[in-house]
Amino acid sequence: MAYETILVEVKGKVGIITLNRPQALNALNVQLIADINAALDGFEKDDEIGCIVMTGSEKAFAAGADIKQMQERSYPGTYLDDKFADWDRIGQRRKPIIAAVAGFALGGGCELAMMADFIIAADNAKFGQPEINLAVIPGAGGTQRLTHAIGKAKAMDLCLTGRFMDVTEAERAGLVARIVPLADLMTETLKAAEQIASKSLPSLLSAKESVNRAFETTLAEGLRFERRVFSALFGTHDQKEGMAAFIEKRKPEFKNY
Ligand code: CO8
Repeated sequence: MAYETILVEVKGKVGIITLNRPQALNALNVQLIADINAALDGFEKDDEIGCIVMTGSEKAFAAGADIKQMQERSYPGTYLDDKFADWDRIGQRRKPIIAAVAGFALGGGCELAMMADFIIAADNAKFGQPEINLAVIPGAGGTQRLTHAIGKAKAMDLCLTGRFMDVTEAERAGLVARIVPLADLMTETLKAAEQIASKSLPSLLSAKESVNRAFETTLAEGLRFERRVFSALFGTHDQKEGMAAFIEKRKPEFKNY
């Protein structure tokens, strides 16, 4: 399927989505969010895909939601047409998603990267929530996910001043999982994605769901959830295979059930 605003490819068991509006630094318009969701729908249904990578260009992962498209929005139109729901669907995916970020990840771009499960960033990456400069605030989870990721002090600093954070600061703050040289961004990200995709899918989905619980519930409920999921995985073929392979000193052959 051909998309207007993204490129989609599959490498082994990894699905790759490349944002492709270079003339607008990958500004996220309605079509781009729809295209990402359509591509994610396909990857989620495809049993051969074990991990998804979202990336942009060397200059910009995405410089935010498309300001030109948003400029004429009204209230209550913005509230009623609920474009937020389309963004939410990206953050609700079950398979692991890595954001490979180079250049600007600003506003909705930073929010999109935070919807992935973790961020691998090139050494030229810059993160920020500059919506305050436009007299609005982050609208796709920035005030929430950023605060969870880096804490109140830095989230306030970024959301109130609109300043950008370089990659060293972003990693130190906990927003970024790994920093790599720009030239190695895709190689290193694909290495991580292939490593993830080689695991048993039920355990991957369970791990993702369980870690995400930590953001949604109390410690006691999260621990109860983890225990239930941990116990359930002993009902899979792949648990028997994984443990047998360890004991027999061979590579496991997972079947995703
Ligand atoms: N929207 C639309 N066009 C953009 C955007 C954007 N966010 N960012 C850049 N562009 C365009 C520019 O207009 C320019 O186009 P043109 O050549 O036609 O004028 C082109 O991309 C190149 O940009 P610059 O010339 O500005 O490039 P620079 O290298 O000089 O600067 C910056 C790069 C610093 C990234 C600068 O472009 C910038 O500040 N961009 C805007 C960043 C920003 O404010 N982002 C937040 C947007 S608001 C938001 O994301 C809210 C999310 C809420 C989502 C909820 C939806 C339901």
